Amino acid sequence: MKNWDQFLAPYKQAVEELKIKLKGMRKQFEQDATHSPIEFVTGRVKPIASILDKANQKGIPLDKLVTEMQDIAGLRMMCQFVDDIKMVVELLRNRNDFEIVEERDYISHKKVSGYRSYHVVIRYPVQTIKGEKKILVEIQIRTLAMNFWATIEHSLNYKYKGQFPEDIQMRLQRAAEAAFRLDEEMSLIRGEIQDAQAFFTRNKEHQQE
Ligand code: 0O2
Repeated sequence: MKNWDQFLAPYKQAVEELKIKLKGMRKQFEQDATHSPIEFVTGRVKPIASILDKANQKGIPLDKLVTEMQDIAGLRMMCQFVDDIKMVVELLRNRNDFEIVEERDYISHKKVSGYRSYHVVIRYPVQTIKGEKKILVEIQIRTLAMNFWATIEHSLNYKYKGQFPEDIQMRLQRAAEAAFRLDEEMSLIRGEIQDAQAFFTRNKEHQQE
């Protein structure tokens, strides 16, 4: 019987710390009055039931979770445009408060499900009263459209346990294509959108003066 509270404590600490750090990056762009490639950041520690399910599915022994399960701690960074993702990844590569151990590009190589996202796995040092503990954390970087699709597909997956009825499967594929096209269209009018957003931000600042 695992002591889950004790095991998950550094993961919870890492998620809280990284949420502050990654949201801080967004704040710095705002202060610079330049377009922020980060729209919003979320984080979670995987629920125990999901850890057990995944360990079971992948044949990971519970005493190997620290090294074998990369997404017990997970952060998500949402971007407006596909090109922002590259910028965010570069910002992560340039940081020196963690080390990148793996990158998975499901944007250039989308999954069969239609899933698109860029995953960066980091080794993050957590300071505890018993010394430093390094844990793996998965950061998923995606556009708002990719996130919309993944969130819906994830809930449906929960309902159908991966065995989608044919019509739902087909609709999900079409929705994935639509999300891809939406990202493409938005990229084409990126300049216009950013001008409008800069105008809106300036006006808001005037109203606050
Ligand atoms: P959660 O916490 O419920 O989101 P695998 O789990 O085998 O697909 P692996 O090796 O763990 O893959 O790494 P991967 O694929 O880089 O990361 C897994 C996580 O990516 C998943 O976590 C999802 O968050 C996301 N993901 C990957 N494929 C899909 C997909 O087809 N649809 C959706 N909606 N999300 C996906 P979990 O384990 O599902 O946990």
